[in-house]
Amino acid sequence: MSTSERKPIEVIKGINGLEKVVLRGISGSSVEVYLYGAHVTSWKNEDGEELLFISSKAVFKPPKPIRGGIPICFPQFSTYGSLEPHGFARNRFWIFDDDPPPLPPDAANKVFIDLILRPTKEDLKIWPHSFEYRLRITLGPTGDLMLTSRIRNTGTDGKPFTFMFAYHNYFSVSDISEVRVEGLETLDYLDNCQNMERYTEQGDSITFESEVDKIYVSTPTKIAIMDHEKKRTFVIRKDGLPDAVVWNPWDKKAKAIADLGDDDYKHMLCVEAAAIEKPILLKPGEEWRGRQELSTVNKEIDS
Ligand code: TA6
Repeated sequence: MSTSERKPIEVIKGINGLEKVVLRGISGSSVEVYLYGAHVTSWKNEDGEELLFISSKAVFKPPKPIRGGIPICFPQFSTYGSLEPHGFARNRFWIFDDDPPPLPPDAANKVFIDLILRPTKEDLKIWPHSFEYRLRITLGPTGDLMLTSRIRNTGTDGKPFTFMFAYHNYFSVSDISEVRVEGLETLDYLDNCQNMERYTEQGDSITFESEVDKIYVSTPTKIAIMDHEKKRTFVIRKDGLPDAVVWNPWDKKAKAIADLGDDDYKHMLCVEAAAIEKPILLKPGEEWRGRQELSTVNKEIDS
């Protein structure tokens, strides 16, 4: 094994010369994060299998966000506000945090990086709230991927602010028509395909045969996504993120998305840990923490 393959953390040039960080776990798993958007674009298991979806037409060229992986949606979700869709955090360059949060007690066998985003003068013109957004990306000893966001109101104007948030996870699936989501049944959701009307999920698990764009509200901490063909289950465990978005554009919408391959919808599913229905309120000096842990189980489980 070459020396570079042994480094747990390596900063290299990625697509179009954009800097990316490669994290290598002790189990042989790996994660890649572009500093542009603090965007996780790859999460591979110990067999080198890619678990996240990246569009075949993804454009790695600012200011266009990267289509796929785990876009960070902050301080706005979708078009629910005056900012660009999903806010600006995903198309800003982040830097390494030189004053990171304290390490967890079991840090020894984990590989992690700490990134930080602060608003520029330009950002403050479009969103007049001072903040520090610290993101810790951790690769655990068994290949689980954890993202912990800490967002603090650093304003000196004594004013609170609110924001929406989502980890916009794009999971790689064998065949969307053979995928099932468990953990959201019987819950209420806002249907973005029906003018955000509120409905109650009737199904005993969620399957896919057409476009789905639903914001489930007040969801459990654990959601399971089963890929029947691969006999693989993705498990999302979340904290501080009460909502969950489920999105697949299906064929017609996929064709209308320039940076998404026409058939890509068959091999992707977005299940996003989010805070949307009730935006997060931060008083001056207050800090919010929102965490998700992604793991896989090599069988289909009941959540
Ligand atoms: O998460 C679902 C969603 O809000 C969809 O409505 C769709 O717009 C998707 O996000 C992709 O958004 P993007 O801005 O990345 O094209």
